Parts: sequence; structure tokens; C-alpha cells
Amino acid sequence: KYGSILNITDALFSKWDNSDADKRVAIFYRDEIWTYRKLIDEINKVGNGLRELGVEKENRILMISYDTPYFISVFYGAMKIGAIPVPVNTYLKPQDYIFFLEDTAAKVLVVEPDIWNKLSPYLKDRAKRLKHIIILPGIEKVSLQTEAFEHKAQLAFYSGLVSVQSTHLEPEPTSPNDMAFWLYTSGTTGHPKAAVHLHKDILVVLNTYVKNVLKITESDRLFTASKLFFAYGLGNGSYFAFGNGASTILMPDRVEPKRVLETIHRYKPTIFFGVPTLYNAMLQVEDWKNYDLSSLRFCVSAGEPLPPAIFNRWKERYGIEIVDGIGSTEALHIYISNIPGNCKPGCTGKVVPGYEVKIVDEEGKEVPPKTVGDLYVKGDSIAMFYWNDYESTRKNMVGIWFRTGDKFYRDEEGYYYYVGRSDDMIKTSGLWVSPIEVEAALLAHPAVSEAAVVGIPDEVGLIKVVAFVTLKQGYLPSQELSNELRNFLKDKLDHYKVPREIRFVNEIPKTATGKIQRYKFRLGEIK
Ligand code: 3SK
Repeated sequence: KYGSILNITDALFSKWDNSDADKRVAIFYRDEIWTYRKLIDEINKVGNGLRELGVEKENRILMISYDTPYFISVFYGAMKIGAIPVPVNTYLKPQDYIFFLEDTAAKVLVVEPDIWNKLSPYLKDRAKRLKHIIILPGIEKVSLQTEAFEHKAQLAFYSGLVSVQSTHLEPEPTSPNDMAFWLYTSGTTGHPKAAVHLHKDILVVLNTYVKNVLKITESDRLFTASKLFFAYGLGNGSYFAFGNGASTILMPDRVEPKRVLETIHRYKPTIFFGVPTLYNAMLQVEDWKNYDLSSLRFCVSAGEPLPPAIFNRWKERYGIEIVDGIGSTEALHIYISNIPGNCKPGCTGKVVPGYEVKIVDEEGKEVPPKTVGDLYVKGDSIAMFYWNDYESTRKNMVGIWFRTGDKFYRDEEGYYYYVGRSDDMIKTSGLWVSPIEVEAALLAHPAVSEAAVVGIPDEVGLIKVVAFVTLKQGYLPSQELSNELRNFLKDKLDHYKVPREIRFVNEIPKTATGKIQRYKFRLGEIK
């Protein structure tokens, strides 16, 4: 389908490498505007710089980069020479990066200067395959500490390496099924596993979700608050734009609701991508009226199901929809989605054309409509395997199907409803309770800011439903409020779903990609 030679960087950018390239905007970044000409040249220079360092096909390049144009030039420059970029979460502890360096056996590390300063003392005699460390320009001024560095790898600066290179680069003639990039998935628990993606996978997402759901055109301007190191953000903030000659707005800073509103106000995106907790936090910004969001055609949400209360409040305030969908790092992007202009609050939507899904029972038999089961997905963008993880590959990649780990049911019209992660579901008195349903009901109460619902054993070991709640400004924890919340839920939920206990907490812990870590409550890490 994709021919015998396919290099994804070449496939994305060669179409725009013409006389319009110096007018067409690829990236808005702080006060800079990167045209397609500037970006294509930079990608080629990075590819040449990496080749000069001896980087070859399939060599891994670990990237610890904020959302800057240099993330883009390294990611696509590496793939153009057939090397494998592996972007990772920038919010981790320095020791965690040693795991990634060793698991990938990376030959090159590309790293932000402030992160390098914290990481270098841990390197010592670890990560023996590492030959080169490239320090990125950095988003703030940082003085580099090199004295603690005792590793044999060579240190280079991005600017020094890249500025002297040619802007012409022959792409590596990779095949559609050659490894292109890896993305780590941590799920909500467990150790991270790298999902191995191939050169064709990005084209599959462009030809399915992007073409059929988002319908992005050259005049679109995209802004993702979810970072590029996350499969969701990587599509939203890079190849969705580059596959269509559109522009992306990069925000390297930490995600804070006001900063996101400011960025939308300033750069006027046409589509904004976020996660439910961010939409919820943006709705709580007091001076929201000072920010103009009228450039947006619609917004997109994934990572966690979008509670109807948030969908409705957003639509009421801004007059536009948040298009909810579900995807995974393994599938690369979204495979069940609502359709802009026709969103159903509380529903994940229909299967994106190009993918197939099935819902099965514990014996693997497909279940009828309205019956909850395990969701499997099939499609050409699904990762080949997990690197270095035979057991998880065997467990989750079942022939051509991928076991998502999510519980779903569908209705007769083919709409899909998320019920929870398989390991987050609560069985109480022999009945299943979806934390998502209870959390969505809690969020409809004006006092509730965020909620996480889990099953916890009582004094005799029976599982009871417990809700952990953070409150909006102006509300204080009290027994009266707890009773009020429980009464509020009694009107909305079956009696066995109403939490037996409501506990007020200061924070709901989440992964870097916005997924609630319910297991932390189950394990008693937060009481
Ligand atoms: O969590 C999701 O829904 C998601 C969506 C798109 C890409 C990746 C992920 C994990």
C-alpha cells in the first residue's frame, strides 16, 4: 500500500519543499516564526550532523526535549537518516533517564541543558553504548555543569553541530515497515515499555483520524497542551500539521491553565488539543473573559474520558465542542472518536474509519450491545511490539489485535462508551462499578474540582466504593458537604455505585499525560 520505500520525514515534508516553503508557516514558537523552508533546512542539517557523528540506520537517539522547534528538527532529522528517535517525558527524576538510556541502548542522547545538569552525575559508568551527548539550546539561560560528568561519551552543542551542516540531505531509503520511532508507555502503573512504531504508522493516522475526523486543511493552526513526547501530543503538535501544510504552535513551558489561555489568545489556533483535567482547570480560571478563544473551530480531548459536565460548561461558555476520543501510545493515536459538530457528551464516539474494534468477554467471545467487556482494536498504525518486553508483547498484541486494557460497551447504533481501565474497575457486592461514571456524576456538583473513585476493602475485607475529592475555591471540607455530595449522587446513580465514603484531599495524582493514578489511592499512598 505504501510502496517498497517510505521514509516518513521525506513523505511528510517533500510535498511542501517548493517555492512556497518560505511563506508557509510551519511553527509559531515564542517570538519566532519558522517557515517550512527554515524547518526543512534545519531537519536536513540535523540529519547531516548526526551522520557526521557516525549515527546509522536503527541507532537509537534518546530525546529529552521540551516542546521547541529543536524537538521537531531532531525527531524528523533522525528519522530521515533511518535512525530511531525516542522522545521521553521531561518531567521525570534524573535516575529514570538512566533506565531509558539502557533500555534503548541509545548511541546518542539529545537533552535540555537544565535536565543534563541534573542527570550527568548519575551517568558515571552506566549506559555504556552512549557515544554522544548533544545539548539543546535550552528554553532559558542555564550555565552548563560539566565537572560531574565522568562518562566516555563526547559532549557537543546542538548549535555548533548543526549550524555548519549542509541543507541538502538524501533520505535513508527505509521501507514502510522499518522501525521509525519508539514511544514509551507507562500506562497508569508498571514500568515503562517502548512501543515500536514503523515509518508507515504516521501516514496511517493521517489517512484515518486526521482525514476523517479532524479534516485539517492548510489554513489550520494547531495548538496542543499535551506535550510532544506523548503520542497524543506528537500527532497534535507535529505531523497533523506537517502532513497537511498547516502550522503548529509550540509552548515549551509547563502546562498551566492561564498560560494555555494566553497562548490561545495570542496565537489564535483553529484547533486546540487538551486533556479533561486541563479543560476542567481552564474552566476555573477566574478572569477567563480576558482571553479571546474565538479563533477555535473546535477542541479535542483524549487521555481520559471527558465528563459531560465539562463538555457542557465549555460549550456554554465558548460555544464550541470538545471532541472526545480514545487512543493509545500503541495505536499511535485515536481510534474511537466523536465527530466535530455531532458530539455526544459522555460517549467516546464511533470507530474511526480505518480501524476495527471488538468488545469481548473473559473467554474472548464478542459480547452483544450494552454489555461491558474488554476492548480490542485492529489497525495499521498499531506498534509492532514492545522493545525488550516479550511478556507484555505476547499479552497485549494478540495476532492482529491489540488488547487496549479498557472496558467498554457499545449501543445498537455503534456508539462506544468507556467504563474504565480494566484494572480500575470496582467489583462491590458482586456488581461492577465504573469509576468514570461516579467521577462524572461528582463533577456535576458545583463544589467539586476533581474526583477519583476507587474500591477499598472495609474492616472485614469487603470492597467499598470510596471517592477522593478536591474542592473548588470557596468550599471547605466538612461532614455536611460529604453528606450533601452523597445525597446529590443518590439522585443520579444506582444505590450500590454511591460512594460509602467521601474523602477530601489536596490533590488528585495524575501521570504526565493527565491520566488519574487511581492505584495510588488503592495502595493507600494517599489517604
Ligand atoms: O490516551 C489516549 O486517549 C491517547 C490518545 C491519542 C494518542 C495516545 C493516547 C495515549
